[in-house]
Amino acid sequence: MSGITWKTAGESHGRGLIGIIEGIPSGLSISEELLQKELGRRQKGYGRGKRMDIEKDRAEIISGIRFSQTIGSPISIFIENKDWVNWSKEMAVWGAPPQDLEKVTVPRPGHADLAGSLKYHHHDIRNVIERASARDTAARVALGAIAKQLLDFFNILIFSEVIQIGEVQLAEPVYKQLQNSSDEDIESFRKRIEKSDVHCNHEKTAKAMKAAIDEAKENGDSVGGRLSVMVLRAPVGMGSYSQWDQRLDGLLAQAVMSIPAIKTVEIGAGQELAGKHGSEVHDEIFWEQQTQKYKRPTNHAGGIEGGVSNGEPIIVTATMKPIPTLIRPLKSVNMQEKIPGKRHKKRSDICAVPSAALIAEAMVALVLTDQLCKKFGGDSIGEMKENMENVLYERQLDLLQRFSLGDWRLGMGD
Ligand code: EPS
Repeated sequence: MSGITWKTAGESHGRGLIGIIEGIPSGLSISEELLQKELGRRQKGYGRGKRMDIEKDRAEIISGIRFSQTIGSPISIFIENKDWVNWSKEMAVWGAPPQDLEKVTVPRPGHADLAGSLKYHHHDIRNVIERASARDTAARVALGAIAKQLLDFFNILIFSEVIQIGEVQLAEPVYKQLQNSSDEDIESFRKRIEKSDVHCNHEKTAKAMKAAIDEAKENGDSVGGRLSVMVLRAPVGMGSYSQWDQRLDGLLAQAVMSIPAIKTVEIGAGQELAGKHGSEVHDEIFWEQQTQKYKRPTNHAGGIEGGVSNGEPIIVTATMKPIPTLIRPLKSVNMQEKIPGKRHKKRSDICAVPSAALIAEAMVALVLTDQLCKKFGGDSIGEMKENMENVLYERQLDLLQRFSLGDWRLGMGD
């Protein structure tokens, strides 16, 4: 089975962004409302700069969906950059550069500016800035919104939480509580997270996180943090130990690490495991007679063992560095004259960790959709469902029960 592929294109201050996703089976109902809602979620978040007042992202479907259903063709999406009207001269596609064009010649430390200019031999750093910009993540979120709707069809839920901003750490992140949480608990966690403008379930911590962002803003500085993505009811068997590039943890790490400013990606307990003994961290396996399912009271592995999903919640955490565009800029060099220079910016995001959490949801959704299509793939959604049911039957699952309760969390009996 072939899985899905996806690509994005577009410059930050160009005409707009484009996303293409290929391999989504036909017959999947797509809600326009959910698609637009995902874009709105990414734009919210305490700490974003003035650009977000200009943009009101809307995804326009150009192909692949007819009468609200996928038709099996590539789905292409266009998102207009509202700011483009203010940049149409600097970002013109045709003609010669205008006489009064102000080239960007001082690279920002921490951005792609220096390495990108040297690599592509650009004399105007704008050529780098425009594509390296995190503006691209709007297209990723739009593609992720299609993937999420496929996952939702199979009852797989993805959500996220910000677990640290600056020095403010959440004492009890939701991802550490999943093993002992009921569906109702999870619903109330999600509601609180969605309501919070820093995307954190604990009100007092959220307030302290906002204070950390305010403080950075006052100092003309920026602040980073950590986020978690949680996946519930993901079936067993996604990814494989059989080859290095098929391991699910590796695929998720690459996808989440590709989000601008992400510097670490961890699965499950991650770096906390370093100081512990094996006997403390590996999740013991029990067989529950009553439900005829495997049971794992702990989930330090974050739902992946040997590169394969094991039926427990999949947990990915990531660190985002502080944004490198600073109102009070750092020392740098003018690349033309090779003399000291600073890059002054009038507007910048102070913190984008809440947005990064939603972008990470999208990237995780795309990887899991690819894996799901590889394992159970079909040309139509009906065929895919049948394939999944056949695989599950082979493993003597009580299918009806699994589908109606949507509870695959405790693993599959085979
Ligand atoms: C970004 C810089 C800012 C952000 C932008 C990413 O834009 P500008 O330089 O126009 O002020 O707002 O993010 C978005 C536009 C977005 O939609 O997230 C950067 O340098 O990466």
